[in-house]
Amino acid sequence: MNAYVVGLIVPIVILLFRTSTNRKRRGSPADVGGDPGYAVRNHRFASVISSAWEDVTTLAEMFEHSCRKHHDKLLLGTRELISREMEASSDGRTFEKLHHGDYKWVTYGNVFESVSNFASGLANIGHVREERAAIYAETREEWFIALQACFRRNVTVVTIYASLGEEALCHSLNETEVTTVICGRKELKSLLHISGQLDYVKRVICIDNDVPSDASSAQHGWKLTSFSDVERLGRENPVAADLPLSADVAVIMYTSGSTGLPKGVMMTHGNIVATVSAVMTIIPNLGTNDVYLAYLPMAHILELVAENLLSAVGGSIGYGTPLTLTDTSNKVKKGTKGDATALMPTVMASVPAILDRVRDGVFKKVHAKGGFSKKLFDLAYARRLWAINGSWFGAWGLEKALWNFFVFKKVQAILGGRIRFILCGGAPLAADTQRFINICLGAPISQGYGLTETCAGGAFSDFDDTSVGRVGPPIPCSYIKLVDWPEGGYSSTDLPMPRGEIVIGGSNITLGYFKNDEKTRESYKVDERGIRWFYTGDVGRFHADGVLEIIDRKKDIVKLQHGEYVSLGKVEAALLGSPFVDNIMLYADSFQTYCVALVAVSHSALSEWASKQGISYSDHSELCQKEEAVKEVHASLLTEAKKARLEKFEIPAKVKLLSDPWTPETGLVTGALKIKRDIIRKTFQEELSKLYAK
Ligand SMILES: *[C@@H]1O[C@H](CO)[C@@H](O)[C@H](O)[C@H]1NC(C)=O
Ligand SMILES: *[C@@H]1O[C@H](CO)[C@@H](O)[C@H](O)[C@H]1NC(C)=O
Ligand SMILES: *[C@@H]1O[C@H](CO)[C@@H](O)[C@H](O)[C@H]1NC(C)=O
Ligand SMILES: CC(=O)N[C@H]1CO[C@H](CO)[C@@H](O)[C@@H]1O
Repeated sequence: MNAYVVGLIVPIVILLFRTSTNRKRRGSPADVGGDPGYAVRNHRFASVISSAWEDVTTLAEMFEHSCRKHHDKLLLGTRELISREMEASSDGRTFEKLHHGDYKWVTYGNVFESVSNFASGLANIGHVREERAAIYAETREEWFIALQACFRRNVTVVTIYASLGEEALCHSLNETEVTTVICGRKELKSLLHISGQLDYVKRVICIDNDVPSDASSAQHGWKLTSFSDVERLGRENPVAADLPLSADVAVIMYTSGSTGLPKGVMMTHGNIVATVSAVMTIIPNLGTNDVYLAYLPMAHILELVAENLLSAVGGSIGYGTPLTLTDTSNKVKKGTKGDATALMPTVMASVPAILDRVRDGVFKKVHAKGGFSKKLFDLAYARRLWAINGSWFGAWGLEKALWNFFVFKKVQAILGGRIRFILCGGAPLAADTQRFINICLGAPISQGYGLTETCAGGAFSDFDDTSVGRVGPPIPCSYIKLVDWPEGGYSSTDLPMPRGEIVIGGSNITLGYFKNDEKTRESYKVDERGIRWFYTGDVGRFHADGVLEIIDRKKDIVKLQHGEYVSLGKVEAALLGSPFVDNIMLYADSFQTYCVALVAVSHSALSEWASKQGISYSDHSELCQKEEAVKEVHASLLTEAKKARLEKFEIPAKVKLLSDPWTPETGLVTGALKIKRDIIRKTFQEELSKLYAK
């Protein structure tokens, strides 16, 4: 078929599709009274929900309930470590490679016993329930057991991102006056560094048995006990449970903010139960046959909700890590299985950065093969894209089955071959990655928009909504309201779509920031009807079908000297389209008339360009200094700016190229890869002032 015919048919078909699907209502206007604004709730429920189970209002009840019901089913699985080896790569560096065996499973009944024992053990070693305990470890079986054990004793759990720096760790433990820290061997090492500043910590429970030799020394002021000893103590001296109420604080979650020290968000049992209940309605037929691959940090609200959800419905949870996820992951020994192929999960949670990596990996493989298999892949991909785009052309069920069998099965095998649902959150997912997952994995992907402060509540896209770039209708436990923001030029009366600051309310809104009333008052408000609202600072608009789209960020607006407003996030999103840009931060000094940009360049794109131009350079940072390179990247930014119809004052007048990538380890971006403006600004202060100098 020639391109002309295709070009004719596709638009007609898209037109047909658009008119038919856009009528499907996903969110409905809601009457919330109070503060003016345009409010929406999920269309499937008459009002926001707070629990899916009649007699369950806390996570402790939810877990006990499920353990009774699914007593003999498998709950937690961990892979056996067979060996650890060092492998040398071609450039002489050595890497650790792991050889893991099969999953070893424990049943709901077993886990409940461990949880009860650990809960009793906590009491035995002297932890009283008014004191808080911190879990500071990588995602693993013991994390889950410790969490449920704390809940059974009404002990508030403080969670800390394992990747936070020492200052942030010390601050979180200080602020919450944590007396017991439950950690792994690696995290214990960080604790040892700051032990002198931890006045409150009295007990450390280490999950691994091989602890550093000086960890138990009396000078640290704490008593070290192993996880298994706490369990044993509890088994020998059982203590009755001390269950919490729905309004009791379950978790104080410290997450990396984009500015300053982390803030602890207080979430009640009721908050988390509401989110778990709501997410349950989003995944079709979630139940005892589902297997979940757990590898995201448990200190991330999405993972916490997902694991509690799976354990509430009788599913199984198998643990993995981001570095051993697939057969070709960095730490997997050649010839052995990655976590996904060993577990064959049906449900996964993910963040965009990981899905981007899966997508790039597959495309690279296909391109490397070339020839017929590339042609076949491209054809299959195009046909499925049409089908997903709503065209009858390519939408035949039989054809889908054939493509799946001949082409996509191999891609699906990367994640074990059984994935039927992916939850994605933490940051916006690129449209082409979403399409790729839809097509190659044949699985729906539900994109969530939520914050720690809203207990991950917010919006979640319906599994059958194949549009891209939108985050879905409100999750059934939330109201979403758009509130006017005149300075930004957004109003809920805008046409064709209401626009404004996204404000989330309902049974899922957390209590606020721990020991930080000022910040809590700034961002949380209770209206006259008693509904709590969180002001997100994000700007969105509602489509006619009740689906939300994020379009801007309130905080990132700067007024230039002549009074023009520059929305940094909007401009960055547009400029990210340039192939030379790996990451970018736009900077606007309000005492200047123009903006500038720092660009973390894409090594591959820039060196490819340089070799085409015949430019010689000794290393990448030298290339980034070269005037031709700066000019080329700047020109490419201008092209993107034109495409996005940016105003002249929004386009960076000067750019600085940086050769080192911005990764979470550098501290320049968050774990979800959002840029940390303040830190980047401080780090590159000199470069920025140079850009404004001449
Ligand atoms: C749970 O613990 C909190 C904090 O110590 C306390 O205020 C609350 O009353 C406890 N709940 C129950 C049901 O005892
Ligand atoms: C934590 O508290 C100790 C003692 O109260 C203090 O010396 C230390 O500076 C504090 N650290 C942080 C990061 O707040
Ligand atoms: C699919 O639809 C979207 C919008 O409806 C359009 O932008 C895109 O070009 C379409 N892709 C194909 C291959 O038809
Ligand atoms: C903790 C909290 O904010 N709870 C509220 C959840 O939402 C319901 C109704 O939307 C309120 O009644 C609760 O007070």
